[in-house]
Amino acid sequence: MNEEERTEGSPIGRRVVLGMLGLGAAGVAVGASVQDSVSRALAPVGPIGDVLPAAGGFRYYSVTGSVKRRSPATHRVTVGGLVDKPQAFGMADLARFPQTALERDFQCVTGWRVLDVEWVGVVLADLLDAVGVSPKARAVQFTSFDGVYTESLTLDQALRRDVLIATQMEGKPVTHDHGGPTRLYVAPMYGYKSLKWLKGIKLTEELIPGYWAGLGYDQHAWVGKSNGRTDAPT
Ligand SMILES: Nc1nc2c(c(=O)[nH]1)N[C@H]1C(S)=C(S)[C@@H](COP(=O)(O)O)O[C@H]1N2
Ligand SMILES: [Mo]
Repeated sequence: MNEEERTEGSPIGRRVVLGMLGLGAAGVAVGASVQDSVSRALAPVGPIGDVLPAAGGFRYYSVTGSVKRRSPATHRVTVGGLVDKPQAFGMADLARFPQTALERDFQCVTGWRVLDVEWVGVVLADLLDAVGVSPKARAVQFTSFDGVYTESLTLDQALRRDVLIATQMEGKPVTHDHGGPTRLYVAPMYGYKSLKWLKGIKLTEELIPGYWAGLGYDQHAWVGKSNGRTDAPT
């Protein structure tokens, strides 16, 4: 990877790229504890926030401003749609599944990358196995308790072993700002596929485009091969 990709504050070019994609009007609320008040005053655009350096390399993203916290004690992830046994999984239920750790670079489509982030969680395929996927199902839709953001994967993508319902990040429970208690983590794709504040998983016949796909970004967001980018980690 070259030096520019490693550097946190090299954003102007990226802003121009986003402008060319015609996404300049898509507002993203910046805030929470991760960024300082100066950062907050400058509203970034797109799936995004790349104009600002932020602590730890991650930028806090939410398309809805503040998001109400969910207590791990009462939080449930529901799985429904084209399945045999619709079910709601609490944190204790998720903990009973085999736990998988993945350490990868986290890459936002705007160019920022955080190296070697460790995620732990349940492989989505294992959860889907437990509820029984109907032969009619071809895709999976994910909803967030922010009430707005959605994502989706083809069933083939969703069954990869590097797609997790993450409950831990860097050795600790996923924080609220990073999308806890449960966050989707799609390792081979750009960060916007990794939906925060995961509350619902629905098996569908048709692929329903995700939030950013509806705004012009690639639905199939392979790192280094989509959105006109060639920045796969080396
Ligand atoms: N619910 C929700 N999930 C989201 C987003 C968002 O705005 N809302 N932004 C996405 C984008 S573009 C990125 S790069 C990552 C950023 O994760 P972070 O906020 O933990 O840094 O979250 C993804 N998941
Ligand atoms: Mo992103």
